[in-house]
Parts: sequence; C-alpha cells; structure tokens
Amino acid sequence: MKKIMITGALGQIGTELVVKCRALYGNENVLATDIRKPELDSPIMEGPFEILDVTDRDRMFELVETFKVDTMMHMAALLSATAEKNPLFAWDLNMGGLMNALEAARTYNLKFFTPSSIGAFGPSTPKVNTPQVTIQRPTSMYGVNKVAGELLCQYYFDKFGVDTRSVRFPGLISHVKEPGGGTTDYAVEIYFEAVREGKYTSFIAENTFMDMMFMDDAIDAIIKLMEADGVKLINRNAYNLSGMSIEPEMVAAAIKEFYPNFELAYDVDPTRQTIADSWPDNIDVSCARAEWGFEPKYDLTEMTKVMLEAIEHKDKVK
Ligand code: VAH
Repeated sequence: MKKIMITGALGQIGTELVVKCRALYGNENVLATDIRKPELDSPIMEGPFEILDVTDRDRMFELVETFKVDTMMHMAALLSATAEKNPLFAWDLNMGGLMNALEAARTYNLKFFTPSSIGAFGPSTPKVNTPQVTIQRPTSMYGVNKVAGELLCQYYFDKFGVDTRSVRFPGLISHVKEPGGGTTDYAVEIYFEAVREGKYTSFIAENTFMDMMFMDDAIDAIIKLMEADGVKLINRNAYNLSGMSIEPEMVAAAIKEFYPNFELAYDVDPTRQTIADSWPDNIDVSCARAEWGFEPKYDLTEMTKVMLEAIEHKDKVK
C-alpha cells in the first residue's frame, strides 16, 4: 500500500495533488505537510496533516518514520518572481528543502517526485520546440534552483539508486488555488478578473509566448509518471511537459467567446517580463509521450470554458 508524504501541500500544485492522491490511494495514506496550518474547513484537513518546514531535516525524517512513508512528493518551493526578490532565501528554501527530501528518499528508500520547470531554461536555450536535452543557462535564481534540482535528481538516481522522477512544468492554470509569485500567474489572474471585473491588466506583454497547462492535466501527469514502469524512464532529471503555447491576446480571445465585452490592457512588470522573455516559446514533449504516455486533455478553448464556469460557480456559492 502506498504511504505518500506531500510537502508544500498548501501550494498551487500541492493543494490539488493531495486531494487527487487521497481519492486514488485513500485519505489515511496521504500525509499532507506545509509550513503553515490550513483553514479548518480546508479539504487538506480531511486527512493526516502535519506542520513541516522542509529545511528542518530532523522533523522531515521524524514524519517519514512515524507515518511509514514509502513515497515522497516534494512540492515546497518559492516560485520565480518571489525567488528573484529574495534570491538567498530562495536558495536556502528551494535547495535546502530539496536536499532534505532527497536524503529522506535515500535513507528510507522512498519513491521520489519533485517538479522542475520551463524556468530551467534560459535565453541561450532554443526557444522553439525546445528539446528534452539542450542548453540550460537560466538567468533567474528560480531557474538556477531548478537546474541544480534536476542534476541532483539524476545524481541520486545514478549514485544511490533512488527512484527519482520529475517533470519540467509549464505555467499551471487552476481555479482551485490562486498561485503566488509566479511569472505565469497572469494566465490565472486573467480568468478570475474576467468573471469578477470583465477586464484585466496583464503584467506580461502581448505576444510573449509561454508553455502552459491546465492543472488537471498536470496532476494526472504526476500520477501517470509515478505509476509508470521505472525501467522505461530514461530522463531521471526531468521531462519536458506542456499542454499549450499561449500569449495574453490568445487567452483574451478565448475568454471573449464567453465574455464578448472582456477588455485586456497591459502594465508590464519588468522583472517578470525579463524572466518570461528568457523562457522558451514552446517545448518538445515527445520524450514524456514516448517513455510514460503523457497525453494532456485540455486545449485553450476547453480550459477557458472550465475555468470560467468554475470561477462563476465559486463566486455564486460564496
Ligand atoms: C512560475 N508558475 O511562474 C511558475 C512556473 C513555468 C512557471 O515555474 O514561477
């Protein structure tokens, strides 16, 4: 029986990953952890929850032993824009937390997942149809963290035989938990503002293409990768993943199919625009398809329909 521990359970991915894993493997078999306590009515409290600062190795190991964990999904991290504002703290949290999680996986023989990101690429990376194996010279602290993390996952697999698995997530779009501190957050905020205000001012410029994916596809991809036959997995550092390559005007056009009067304006944030410009326009996902059957279900139109309906419902029941 799987006994899963998820760090960063209150984050944008962690929030939905906990719910999905509990539905698949049983409430009591998924330990959610985060540095802060969830609201009492949070779905996270429907199963085991513990406070954990991932930079506290002793506490992490104590939870792994107490809960008899066999699978670690390490999601706790600072995202790109926040990391750029506080690079030293970002290094301590992102790398210190990852090292502790990898050491827990090595010490207790855990199956291991942690996400990388398209942020692991930089300005010298081919921007179109970015290959699985290519130049990785990111110019953000977040990107440096993600490249180092990928190399650590490969090292722990090669040197210690840890079953490490990872993906390079694109921007993730969800109506469940609004993200914080990401460069791609415009693609989430725009849907909430479309429903609530009928307009949105984007901090990312038009024609700035980035890979994105609907959160349901992202969660399904994690489960599919973790359930895959390890013998077939060649890229133990991280797999390119994407559901679509979009820019703000494309999202606005999709929203206008449902909200014809929606208005999009721009007030570009130089820090996040610089990060976005350093990332690929679109990446090649053929390795993920070939090695473990990655197959996203949502395109921009379908995702827009689901996002707008869910936010309308969310606001109605408030
Ligand atoms: C960020 N949402 O913007 C994250 C993600 C590819 C972007 O890593 O930092």
